[in-house]
Amino acid sequence: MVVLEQRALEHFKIIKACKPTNLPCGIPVIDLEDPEAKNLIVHACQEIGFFKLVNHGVPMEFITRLEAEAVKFFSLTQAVKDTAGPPNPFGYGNKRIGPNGDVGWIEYLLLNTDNNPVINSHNSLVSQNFWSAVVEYIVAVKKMAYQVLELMADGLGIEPRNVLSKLLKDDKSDSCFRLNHYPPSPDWQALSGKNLIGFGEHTDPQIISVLRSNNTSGLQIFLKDGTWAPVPPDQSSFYLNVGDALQVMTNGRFKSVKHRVLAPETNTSRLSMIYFGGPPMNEKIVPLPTLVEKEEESLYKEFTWVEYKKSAYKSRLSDYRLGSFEKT
Ligand code: GA4
Repeated sequence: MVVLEQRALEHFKIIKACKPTNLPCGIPVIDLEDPEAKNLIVHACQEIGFFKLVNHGVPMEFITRLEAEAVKFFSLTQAVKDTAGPPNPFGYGNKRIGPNGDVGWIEYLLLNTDNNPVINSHNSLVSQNFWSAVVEYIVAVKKMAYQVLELMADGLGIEPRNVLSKLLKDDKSDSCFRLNHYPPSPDWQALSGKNLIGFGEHTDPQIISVLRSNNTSGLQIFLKDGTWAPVPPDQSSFYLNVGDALQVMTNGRFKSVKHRVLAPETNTSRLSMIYFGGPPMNEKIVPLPTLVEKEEESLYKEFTWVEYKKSAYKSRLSDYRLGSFEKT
């Protein structure tokens, strides 16, 4: 029985459970209303590339409404959900992540962040309530992300303070939204001492990612010392991480943090919702002028977001994508 189940899982990545390490001072917690927020954000982005945001101003009812709608969607039959696929560019995906053979113990919906989100041609699959919950949530989260990016600019001493936020506010901003459902691991006995990977290790290509999850653990971030730190779930807060584009725009000062998600234990499922704030396609991704004295000091070759995105979609999830854009 156990052998059979293990065979069924052989396409999935299973890792030996490792002893969790914890950050000496824990994950930085930043209160958006704190007058010191701008400095604390800069510090967290430099040290880890990751922080928790509280007092964020996103109404709890927007969050719970979207969570309930997402639960309803993922409870539809497999055959019905499949008609909302494939996930590229937007739609339902199951187990497969990206176009190059990555898989995970996950099903998801990838959506655009316009006021008219789409699931391929199957918008009618989900109710009007689903769409309005998505839109009200995204509008509020975007607003909070702009605020964070403006505080970031203040903390970095960059003017105007909208240098970063304007890229997400732009009508042509290439942002996206993801609803992830990690079903319970199949049989905990069969995996004893092991963990099934829900979403393999990777960095996010965009500027900033804003994540909210239900009360289930699984997310881990990779620390400088080479260990993985679990991120305790907190359903009323957001976790924000620096993406590759922001690492480049700060000339490596901010770190695009590697992260992954382990599949939940039996009887629990994890639901996360992530807004990925990206720049317009033709935007040049170069260090902000005030962060480098001369152009030659940039650690990276010059490239546009569309060039980076194309290269990302040719890569495997765990590849170090910025590598080929670094100056040698
Ligand atoms: C990681 C961050 C976002 O989830 C995402 C992912 C995208 C996908 O799932 O299609 C990618 C992945 C992500 C990075 C490398 C490429 C593209 C899968 C993959 C192998 C939507 C994104 O923008 O990049």
